[in-house]
Amino acid sequence: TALVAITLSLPATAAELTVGFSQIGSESGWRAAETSVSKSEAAKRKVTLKIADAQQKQENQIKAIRSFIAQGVDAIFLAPVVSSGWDAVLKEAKEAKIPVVLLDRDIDPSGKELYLTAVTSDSVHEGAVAGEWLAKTVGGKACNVVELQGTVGASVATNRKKGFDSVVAKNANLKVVRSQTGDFTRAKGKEVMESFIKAEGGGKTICAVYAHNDDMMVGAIQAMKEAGLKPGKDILTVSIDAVPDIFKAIAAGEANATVELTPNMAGPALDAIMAYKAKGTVPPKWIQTESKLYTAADDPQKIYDSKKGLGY
Ligand code: GYE
Repeated sequence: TALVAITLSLPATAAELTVGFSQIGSESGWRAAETSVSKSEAAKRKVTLKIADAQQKQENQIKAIRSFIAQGVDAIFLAPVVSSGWDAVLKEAKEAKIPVVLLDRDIDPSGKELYLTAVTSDSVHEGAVAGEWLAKTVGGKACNVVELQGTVGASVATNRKKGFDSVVAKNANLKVVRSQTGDFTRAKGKEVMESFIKAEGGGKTICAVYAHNDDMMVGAIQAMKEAGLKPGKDILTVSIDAVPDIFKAIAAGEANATVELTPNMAGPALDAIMAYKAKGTVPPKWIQTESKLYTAADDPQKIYDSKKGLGY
């Protein structure tokens, strides 16, 4: 009928948008929250979100993207596990005229033309915020730091190291004595911290731990306690994400500081895609999220209570 014909000729409404999200995996509490918040943000906007879990493997992400292209999705969200190796598959998406939005991690500059926008924090700044807190807290005292890095090759690991190192370079009393990847997981964070403690006189020569995420710090806290050390007192801690469990540790005096990262990357990404699809509005190349420092002075128990149940 005529009515059907009219309906079919209307431009796609939000209700008809389908977005494929190539998610990294579930390595951290923050990641789990991002996945769950993405689902609710899509539901709020009546967007169909298809999430593919890559179990930390770039090859799985590439496969998922190709499958999303074959399905003819309206947009692709990508949380790139590492920063390199995306050019070929993102060119395929571009040729298929499917806009790509990066979530929470970046890709190499060579891929800049291959995505519409990136919703991320300034991860160099996050590392600097962590470093500045430590510099301020120890005053001018000599402080040997051990560092738990994120996933090797991930933009956020490279950048969080870079930002922290920039502060170390300006403070002669700070020294990073050991630095190794803990792959953003609790189990690896604990394991690597155990080896740091052994190598550093049972932990006696460690003044502070800097972890690229809270989950690794939660593992490191466990390692310190098992070694008879008092995290948060004998050894200072600073990490990134602001997951509920780190607030629990801060409230218990076993951790000192965290830099907050919102798990809601999908909300702004969906708004950008919907405006782009409906009106052709081109978003800024970078939609930056906030990075705020929290310590024991911020009522950690209250923050823990308010964050619990928000997808973590
Ligand atoms: O900080 C960490 C996660 O890419 C920003 O990945 C994200 C990081 C986050 O595993 O916990």
